[in-house]
Amino acid sequence: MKRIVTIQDISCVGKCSLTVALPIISAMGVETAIIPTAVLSTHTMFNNFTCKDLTDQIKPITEHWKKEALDFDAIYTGYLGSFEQIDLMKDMFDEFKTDSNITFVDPAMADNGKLYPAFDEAFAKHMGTLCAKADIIVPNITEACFMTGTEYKSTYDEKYVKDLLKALSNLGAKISILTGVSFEEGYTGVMGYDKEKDSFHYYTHKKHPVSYHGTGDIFSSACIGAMMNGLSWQEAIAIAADYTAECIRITCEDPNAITYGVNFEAVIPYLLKKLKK
Ligand code: PXL
Repeated sequence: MKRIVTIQDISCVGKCSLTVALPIISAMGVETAIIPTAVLSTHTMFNNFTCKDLTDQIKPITEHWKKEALDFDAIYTGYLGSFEQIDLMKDMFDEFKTDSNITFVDPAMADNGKLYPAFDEAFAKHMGTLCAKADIIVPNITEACFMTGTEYKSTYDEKYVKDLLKALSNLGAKISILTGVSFEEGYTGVMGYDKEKDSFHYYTHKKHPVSYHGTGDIFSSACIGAMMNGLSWQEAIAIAADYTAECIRITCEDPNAITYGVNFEAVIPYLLKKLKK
């Protein structure tokens, strides 16, 4: 069985970060080790959330793992809370990266042209230095703009997206994957760029006219889970995008749905059916 480690916060209520990564990746048949970076009562879109920082636990945990000779088929970082946590992730990549495993960075910190409440532009630039050390990065367009110093646009053409992907790959990652790329009303998708092969790949699907919190984390988790099942990144982004879109569809059709996240649990059978095909 493949084993990955994912490093993100626990938002106790919120359906994001570890509370989606752990169930999704485990359901895909992959052992999922974790390092919780903080415990929050909810994600940061709620008011008055509590937060206990766990930065001081990261080094002791990884040092213990080194002594136990543990290794990982992938190291997947998500929402990180500080410059120090970003630097600790760089150290972790140095310690645990091998010729055959994958370092995967979701620089979860912004959307719709704006940084999340906890972050500023300097943080976004620093996140770029972690992306520089990754094999695969999966920012949305907003995050990519902040990391590369590109002007954010809500409408754009193919050249804008390709230039953004090239700017991202200049940070250093081998494969850059941009989420939320839409060239046509009613459709959205994901475009990836392989720097070594100088090749782009675009996957598009129907867009549901709503947006929910945590869907970036759901996409990333399904994507790394699919790659750990032996799929190429091009195949993995298609499965992850379809799964995320289906999570959004069933949530907006559910009159009793909560508003702070999506019904990703109900769609896990759909994800596994796609994975087995
Ligand atoms: O990736 C989304 C996310 C994860 N963790 C926390 C968040 C958010 C989005 O706001 O606040 C704590």
